[in-house]
Amino acid sequence: MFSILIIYEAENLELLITELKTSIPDIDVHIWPEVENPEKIEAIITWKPPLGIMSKFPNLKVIISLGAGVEDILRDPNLPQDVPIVRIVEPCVTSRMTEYILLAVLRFHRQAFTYQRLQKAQHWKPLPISKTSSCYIGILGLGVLGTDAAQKLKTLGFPIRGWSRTPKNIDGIECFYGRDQLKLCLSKCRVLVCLLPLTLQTKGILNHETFSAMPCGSYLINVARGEHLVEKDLLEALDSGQLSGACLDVFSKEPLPENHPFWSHPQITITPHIATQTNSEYWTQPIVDAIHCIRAGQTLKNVVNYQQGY
Ligand code: NDP
Ligand code: OXD
Repeated sequence: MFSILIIYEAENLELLITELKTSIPDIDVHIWPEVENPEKIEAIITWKPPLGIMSKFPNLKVIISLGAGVEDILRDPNLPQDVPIVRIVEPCVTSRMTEYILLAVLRFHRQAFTYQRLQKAQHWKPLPISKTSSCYIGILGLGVLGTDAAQKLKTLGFPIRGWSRTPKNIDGIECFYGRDQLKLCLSKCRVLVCLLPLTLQTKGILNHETFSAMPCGSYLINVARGEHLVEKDLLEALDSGQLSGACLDVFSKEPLPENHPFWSHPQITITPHIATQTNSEYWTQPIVDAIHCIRAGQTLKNVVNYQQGY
């Protein structure tokens, strides 16, 4: 028997449990908080676990994150540092994120917001279409999601600038890395997409300085984490015209509190953390693969680096 514990508040875990039991017949599934023998648990599958619980499982061999971002797991001060954390990386999850980014970029590029206003005023007014080849798009984070978005945007003809922690060489993408090259990367970007993990280094990176390094009237798309954004700086940048708008899928506090100024801001588009969705349809295979690897003593894929925080 291989005992796993799912720590996830979702209404419907039935499908996932059935699929796991079909793929791994000798699996024993527990749902938090019902665990009689914590010493039996060998794998934890989770998303936003309660703080401090990870040290309760002395025979834990792997933690599988149901999300791509793992900051809520790494936040646990009692995390056993020798237990690998595997995050779900799945092609459909990646494609959905890219779809969201394409939609947001194209709405800005083809002036959808202006045409909405013109329609409301029943005003027939064709506007010039700006050149796709002049609309530089900056992507902060050239990982699984950032690279896919960069490549798809490139095929539409947008010039792409990407920024990462370590140097990269990606065909057709201008790659920048490290703090020293951030401003240079931003200097031409009419659209900025944030796809960074939330770490001590990236928290608050969408701030006044970043917005000021972009051309006046640029557009922000934040699909990473709410804490990347300094909210006050965004509101100021919109007021001053430095940014012409923002599309936000993630927020420091979710759900976004009632009466938050973002709700009614005419230049802000809000979605409720749905840029992509990981659900049981996509979870089973990566979870099964990770469990097989751990049981067979094989090298795990998509392992989080504790030191880097992602
Ligand atoms: P990856 O780990 O694959 O990629 C992270 C990228 O960020 C890498 O290119 C990395 O650089 C770069 N990076 C990390 N730290 C720094 C830094 N200090 N300076 C510059 N670049 C840095 O992550 P994913 O692409 O899978 O996911 C990115 C994030 O998207 C997740 O962490 C999560 O927060 C968010 N997300 C949001 C979802 C939503 O629905 N809104 C859904 C899924 C994810 P390097 O390549 O050099 O290591
Ligand atoms: C994730 C998310 O990190 O959905 O996977 O935000």
